Amino acid sequence: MGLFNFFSKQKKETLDKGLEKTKESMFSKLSRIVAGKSKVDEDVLDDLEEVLITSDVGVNTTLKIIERIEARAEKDKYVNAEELNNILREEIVALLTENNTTDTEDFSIPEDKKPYVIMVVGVNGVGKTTTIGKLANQFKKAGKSVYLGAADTFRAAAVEQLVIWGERVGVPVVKQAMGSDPASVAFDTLSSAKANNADVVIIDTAGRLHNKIGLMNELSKIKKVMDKIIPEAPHEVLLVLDGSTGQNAFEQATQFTAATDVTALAITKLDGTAKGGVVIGISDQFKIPVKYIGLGEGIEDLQVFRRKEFVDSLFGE
Ligand SMILES: Nc1nc2c(ncn2[C@@H]2O[C@H](COP(=O)(O)OP(=O)(O)O)[C@@H](O)[C@H]2O)c(=O)[nH]1
Ligand SMILES: [Mg+2]
Repeated sequence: MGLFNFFSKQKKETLDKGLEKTKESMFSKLSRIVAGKSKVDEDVLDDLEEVLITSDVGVNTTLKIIERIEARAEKDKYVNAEELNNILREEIVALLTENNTTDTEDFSIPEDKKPYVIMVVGVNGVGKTTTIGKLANQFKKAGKSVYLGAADTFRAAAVEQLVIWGERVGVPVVKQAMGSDPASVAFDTLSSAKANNADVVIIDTAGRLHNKIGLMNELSKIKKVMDKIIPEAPHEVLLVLDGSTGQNAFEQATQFTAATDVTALAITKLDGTAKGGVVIGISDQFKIPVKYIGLGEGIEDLQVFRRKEFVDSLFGE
C-alpha cells in the first residue's frame, strides 16, 4: 500500500469511528421501520420522517429528503424497503450537492493573500481553541508559517490554552494580559505576522453571545482593526459549532450569521454523539459551506468536510 493510500485509509477510519454513534443510532431506527415491510409505503415514509427529525437533521431538510424518497419509491415501484439505506444515501448526497457551494479539497489556503487571516468565532466551549490548534497543525504540516492571536481575553485560561496549543504545534502565539482589548491583540498579531512575512494568521475570539448588538459591535471592532493592517482582513470568518448540541448548533448558526459575515463553518464533537445528522441539515440550510468537522480531541482529529464522503460514511456498510 502506498503512503497516500495509507493516509487516506487512516482518515476514513477516523471519520467512520467518529460517526459511529450517529450511525448506530440511525441504523437501528431505520432497521426497525423496515422490519417486515416489503416496500416503501406511507407508513415507512412517516417513520422515516421521524427518524430523520430525531436524528437532528432538522425539519426543513427532512421534508426535502422525504419528498425525494417518495418520488423515487413511486417511480421505482419495486424498491425493497431493505434498500432504504442506499436510497437515503444517494438522495442525501444529491440534495447536498445541489447546494451551490463546493467541497473544500484539503487544508490549503489561497496563495495570493499573505498573510491569510482567519477569525474564529462561536460561543464558549464549542471547540474554537481546539480547532485553531488542529488547523495550525495542518497548515504547518503543509509548510506554512502560522501566527496565532489570543483575542479571547475574557478568561485567563483561554489565553493559556491557546499558548499550550502553540507550543504543541510549534507556532508563535501573540497575547496580552487577560482582560485586555481583543481588537488590540488582533492588531498586535497581524502586525507581527506581517512583519515576519507569515502565511496564515488565526485569531481566537471570546464567544460571548450576550446579545446580538454586543456581539456585532465586538466583532466588527476587531475586523476594523485588522483591515487597517491588512486590507480585506479577515479573509475568512470561521464559525465553530458544537455538533453534539444538535438543534442548538442550528440556533447559534442563525444568530451568528445575523451578527457578522460568517464565511465558513466548522462542526465539532461529532465523535461521542448520536446527533451527527445535524451536519446534513446545516450543510443544506445555510448557504455558508461547512468546511471542517471535528472528530475528537486529538491534534489529527479535524477533517475537511466532503459531502459524499460524509454521507457514505454515515450510511455505509
Ligand atoms: N470529543 C471532542 N471534543 C472536542 C472537540 N473539539 C473540542 N473538544 C473539546 O471541547 C472542549 C472545549 O473546547 P475549546 O476549544 O476550549 O472551546 P472554546 O471555548 O470554543 O475555545 C475541550 O475540552 C475540547 O477538548 C471534538 O471534535 N471532539
Ligand atoms: Mg477558547
